[in-house]
Amino acid sequence: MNPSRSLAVLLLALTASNAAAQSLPSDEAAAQSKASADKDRDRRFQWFREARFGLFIHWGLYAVPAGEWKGKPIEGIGEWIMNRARIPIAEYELLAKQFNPVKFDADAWVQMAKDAGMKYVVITSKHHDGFAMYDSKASRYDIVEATPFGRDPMKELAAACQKHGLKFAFYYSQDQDWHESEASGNVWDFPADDVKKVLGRGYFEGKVKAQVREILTQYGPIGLIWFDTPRLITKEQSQELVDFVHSIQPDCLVSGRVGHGVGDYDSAGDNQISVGSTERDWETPVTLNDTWGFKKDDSNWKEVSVLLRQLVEVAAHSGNYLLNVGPTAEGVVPQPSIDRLREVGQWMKVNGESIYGTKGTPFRYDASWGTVTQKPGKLYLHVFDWPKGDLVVYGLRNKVRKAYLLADKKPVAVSQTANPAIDHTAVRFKLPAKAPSPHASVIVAEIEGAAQVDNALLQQPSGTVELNANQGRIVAPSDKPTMGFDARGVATRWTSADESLAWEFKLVQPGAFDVVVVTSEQKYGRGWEGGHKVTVDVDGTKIAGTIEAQEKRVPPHNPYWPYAITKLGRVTLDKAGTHKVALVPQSIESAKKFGLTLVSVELVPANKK
Ligand code: H79
Repeated sequence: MNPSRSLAVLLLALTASNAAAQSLPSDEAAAQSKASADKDRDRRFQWFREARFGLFIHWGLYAVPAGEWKGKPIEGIGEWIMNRARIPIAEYELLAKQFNPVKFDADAWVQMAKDAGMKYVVITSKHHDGFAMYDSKASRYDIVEATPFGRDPMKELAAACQKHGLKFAFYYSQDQDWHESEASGNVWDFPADDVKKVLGRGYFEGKVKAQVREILTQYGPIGLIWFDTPRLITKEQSQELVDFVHSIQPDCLVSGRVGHGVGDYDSAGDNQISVGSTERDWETPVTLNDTWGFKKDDSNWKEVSVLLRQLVEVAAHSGNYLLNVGPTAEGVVPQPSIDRLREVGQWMKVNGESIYGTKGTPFRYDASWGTVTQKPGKLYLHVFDWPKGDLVVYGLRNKVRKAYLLADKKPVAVSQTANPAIDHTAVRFKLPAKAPSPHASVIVAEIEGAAQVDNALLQQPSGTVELNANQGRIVAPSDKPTMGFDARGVATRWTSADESLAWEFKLVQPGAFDVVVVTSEQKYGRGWEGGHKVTVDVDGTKIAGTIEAQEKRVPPHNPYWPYAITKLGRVTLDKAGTHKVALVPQSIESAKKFGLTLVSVELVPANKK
């Protein structure tokens, strides 16, 4: 904008009514201000996008009972023990007297994160129990004043992160605070949340803002603040908190869980590997076992293969993976956590280039063999299931200049073919017999120009056609359908038989296919509905049946959401090219409100076991 014009705009804006002023900025000015906002966002997010992998630490008084109260194991996540066991504040407070983590070693924790390949550390400054794990003047309920330990571990962690070159960041529970009458969550000492209705001003000003100021002023630059569980907070309060954080540290990122969509970046659900957006920065928090805060009897540790698969899949959708440890009340990270992080680190040492600073896959879907990350001129093919013969990739339009294994730089021979009749391309990579990694092996494909891919949904090289729910077109009587998709891409609120999903896909290898409907149980297998009568329509051939759980499958990347599988029947598709599939319900069972939780419709080659 030239100076005289901007002056005119300013004068007009000052004199005109609001409505008139709003219509004033020219398209050009709007584009300019958007470009400069984008640039500033790119600058603030540079470290976050480069990092891709961080350490979450849940550490607090709950590590003392460690999942057991008055001799009884308490179900659920460890840091929720006060809530789950309905422990009165006065009793829970006494735990502070027992909290003396003499083995705490900030340098060792940060070294562990660094060796795992992590680039930032997020630790609980205050969890839902309301106890400040740092030196707080705004509350006396804090580690320095209330425990025999008497030290501020956050000072030591901030210094260790500084020393090792990791970003330091805080979790802060802004809404639930079971120690405060004006906050949400404590319904055993105080009235229920639906009676309280609002987050009290006294709490919001006197504790939340006062403590957020402390954590943003006492520990140097803070990479991000991880707010959580917005419940009573209003949109105005969420915005006020975001602005407050930025007024103190303008570059500090604010997690989406501050509430009402006003945070700087999005957060997937706990332990949820989302199919992600490549539009907005996002992050997913994951537990190494089933708990966040230490629980002595939780030994359900995830395998390294699962962790790496999750890390890769999150990066392949342009997100960050925040992996949690829950240290003991002595200040020790459980050995099984240390062991897993070490192994992840060994993989990252070899394959980090395919994670740090990468962008998500250019493809519309993940392949049956794995998934893809990219940097300018390079595709990183992450192979989870090492093929017996060649690795075949469908739908890449670029010329592949050369390819090699990331692990040892050994060249991989490439051949490319095209089938103009169906506008199809395939790339073949001649792989060695043995996978470089038992977890995920990375092939680097150097390509000419920006990645170009076929936008059609494609049959997989394995022969399977996977039509994911969120890639379907909703066909509904209203332009505001009831059904939608959750962060995993799974259909939710599909309770109306008037709504259906339709896909088009490209078939490469004709043949006979089993029609399989994959649905998802609720988290931790907490419920599922079947009995829906549906028809799968394939090019006009109708296969009808009832959705039931004939078989179960635990998806490796989202182990908390098991799948239930129904084989409906068989179809033959004898021509390559475009085909149409629709899933049309005749009736949907929804007494439990779950309805038809569709993951995908699959066409599986009939001869394949
Ligand atoms: O900090 C970790 C959790 O404590 C926090 N978010 C992560 C990062 C969190 N707060 N709320 N929730 C997660 C969801 C709560 C789920 C619950 Fe339950 C279901 C609460 C009661 C039933 C799980 C099972 C917790 C207690 C029992």
